[in-house]
Amino acid sequence: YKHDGEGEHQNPNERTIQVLSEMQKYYEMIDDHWRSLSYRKAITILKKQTTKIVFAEEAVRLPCIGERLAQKIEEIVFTNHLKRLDYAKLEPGDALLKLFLGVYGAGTTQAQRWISAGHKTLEDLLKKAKLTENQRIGVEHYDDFNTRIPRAEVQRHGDVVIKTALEIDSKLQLDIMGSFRRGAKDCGDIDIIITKRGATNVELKGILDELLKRLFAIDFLQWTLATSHRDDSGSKWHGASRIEPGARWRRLDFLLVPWKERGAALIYFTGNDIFNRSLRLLASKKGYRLNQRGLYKDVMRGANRVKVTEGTLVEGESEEKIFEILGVPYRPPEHRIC
Ligand code: DCP
Ligand code: MG
Ligand code: MN
Repeated sequence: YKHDGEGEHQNPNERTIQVLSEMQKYYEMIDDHWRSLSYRKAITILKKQTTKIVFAEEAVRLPCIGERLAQKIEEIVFTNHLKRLDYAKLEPGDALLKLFLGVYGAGTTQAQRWISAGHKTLEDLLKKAKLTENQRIGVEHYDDFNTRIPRAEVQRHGDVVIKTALEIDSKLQLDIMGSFRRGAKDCGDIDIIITKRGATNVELKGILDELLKRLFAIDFLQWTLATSHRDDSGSKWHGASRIEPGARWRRLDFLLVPWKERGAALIYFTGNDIFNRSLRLLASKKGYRLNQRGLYKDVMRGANRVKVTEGTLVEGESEEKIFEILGVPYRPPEHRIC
């Protein structure tokens, strides 16, 4: 790793220390003394280091640095940034912005627009704002979509989907992905990958349509938020499901992938998002390109590194092989948390 523009007097962990200090100040501000203190300790330790701490595995071996902080250090090194800090900066001043950002599908622009229009509560949005159908669902199910789903319930949703899918075609392969595959105790949503040995895009599209039809018919699926198909690849569906009448609506995502892309899709859909970003960065440093369809080489790039050609597919089918080609030891899903 290059230490951009650093003189020898500077600590190789300068940037990491800078970002961690911002986080520490934030915790101090909200009177979270315990976290503030652990950040302070970590900063002290980092200041004493003479080499750059890049990976969580290195960081965790240092005194006073636990698993979570170690992962944050890796996140800073790979992304030059800390995701958690974005949320922190919204607190406590922008409570309203935060509230509106919690509406499914609403970004900063939309949230700002509602604020400018003078809306102050979710009820204001329902009564006074002109909402799209999806936004209305997002507001009506605000609590549902912002409540973590216990792991056991994720499993139950998965079981319904898997059972129904296998009734359509017993050769389908389904796995619950995302934070669930990483072993999380609770999840933000339910992510399911669907594939089948040798299946074509057209066949997969047909399977998705049939699956949706059946899952709506048994009153498990409640709403479609977004769906998309690629002629040269798989399909995506985002929506909401409910385990039984009266239960919370939960966010459910399907990803249908051709068998030859399965490995790359497994990596993508396992995440987490920061881990994906660092793996893609690593790939591009080694002259490859990694996306959710595969690992490519000889990608031609023009000015500003704009991609000109897709390049040659090196590997898409096997998760393990992609790690191997990139020269990184296979990381089990539970360790892909950044
Ligand atoms: N993903 C990604 N980049 C994004 C969004 C998603 O790489 N911008 C990948 C990594 C995620 C996976 O897709 O792990 C699933 O996306 P989710 O948003 O469902 O995230 P998680 O399942 O990891 O967490 P949560 O428990 O919040 O759903
Ligand atoms: Mg998820
Ligand atoms: Mn998801």
